[in-house]
Amino acid sequence: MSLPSHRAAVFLGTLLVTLAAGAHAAAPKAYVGNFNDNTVSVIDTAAGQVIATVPVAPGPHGMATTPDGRLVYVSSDAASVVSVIDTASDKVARTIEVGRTPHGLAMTPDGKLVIVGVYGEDRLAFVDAGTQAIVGTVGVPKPHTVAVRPDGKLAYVASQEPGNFALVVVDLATRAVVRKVALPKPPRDPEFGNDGKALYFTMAGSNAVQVLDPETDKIVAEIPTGASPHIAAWFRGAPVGTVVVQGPGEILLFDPSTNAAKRSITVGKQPHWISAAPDGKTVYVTNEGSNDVSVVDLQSGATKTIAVGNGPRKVIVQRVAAGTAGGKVSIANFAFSPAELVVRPGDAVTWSNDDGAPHGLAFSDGARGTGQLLPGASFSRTYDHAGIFDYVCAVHPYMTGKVIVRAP
Ligand SMILES: [Cu+2]
Repeated sequence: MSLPSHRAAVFLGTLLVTLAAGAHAAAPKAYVGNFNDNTVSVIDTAAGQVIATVPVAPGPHGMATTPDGRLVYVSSDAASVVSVIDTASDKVARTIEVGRTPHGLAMTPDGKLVIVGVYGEDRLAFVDAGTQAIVGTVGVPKPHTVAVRPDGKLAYVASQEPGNFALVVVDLATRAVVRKVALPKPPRDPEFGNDGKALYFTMAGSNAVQVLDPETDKIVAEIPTGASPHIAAWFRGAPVGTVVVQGPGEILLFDPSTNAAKRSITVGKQPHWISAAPDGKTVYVTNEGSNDVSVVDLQSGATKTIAVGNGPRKVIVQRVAAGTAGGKVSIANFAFSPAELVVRPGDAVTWSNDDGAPHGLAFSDGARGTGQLLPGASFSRTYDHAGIFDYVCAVHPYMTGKVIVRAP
């Protein structure tokens, strides 16, 4: 006779445990904009399933996230706003009026500015990620998508004005156009490789990825693909570069050092976009034609499929696991893993050299690092204050990492 209340207690206990687990979810979440039903699907990357569906303004298009993973920005193609999702609650915290038909979004590496391609008004808008206010604009004809150089100094904008197709280069300090790279066809999407040494971009009607040297703004290579390549990216930590190829429904893997194609992996129908997990080894590909997301292991080529909403276009994965406690970074294969880490003020971060070669640590804020960290050795630093702290390997400066310190 006490069974019902006993059951209720068990149920309540389960519910509390579930809620507690949700509040401290360690895995990063992937956010998928569903163009046809005006929602964003939220995927728990550890569980591999959708855990929330967030209504947003019509025509979710461009997406960006702050480096700490706290906010996700979604532009609405069929409206004039950017929605700001608070990833702690997975609700829209506010909308920002930016002008008609906003397309691509990009975040500066310091997490301070969101750059919005306001296609319908021929300008970029700069949104302060602290106040969520527009703090500047610059005229760019028909801005579609935006790539920010990893040093945060320049943005390359795909400008789709008929007869005047170009990559428009904007200085982010002065917020002025500094030059244009004229193109024969409409640019689709530009993306910098994670080391900033190449800009990969695609053009409508060209079955190849263009590789541009940003030092000279010259195209130095082409990577032939199947029909309709859309986005090419080389994510931090990724063993290969990746191209989403819409026609055959595949991703093409390439070697970023030679620009040679390696292999193709079949995904869903009409794939659209790609984003990587924080370690760069797993990628999430939206399939606009099959209403799902392919999760691809870049080493093995193994794929999994997660059903999402109608017409998934953009996807962005949090670059860090929100609420990860403590800080351990492994140095292996000439890379920091994770390359981005969130800790709380007062936490220590420990780097362990798990590699066969000596490395070191140089902090860009001038804190004492170590010139040489031999294999098997470790080094710790305590972070007292909130902020974003960049560092590099003292021996191999192309090895980069970031510690984000923020209060819970
Ligand atoms: Cu090193």
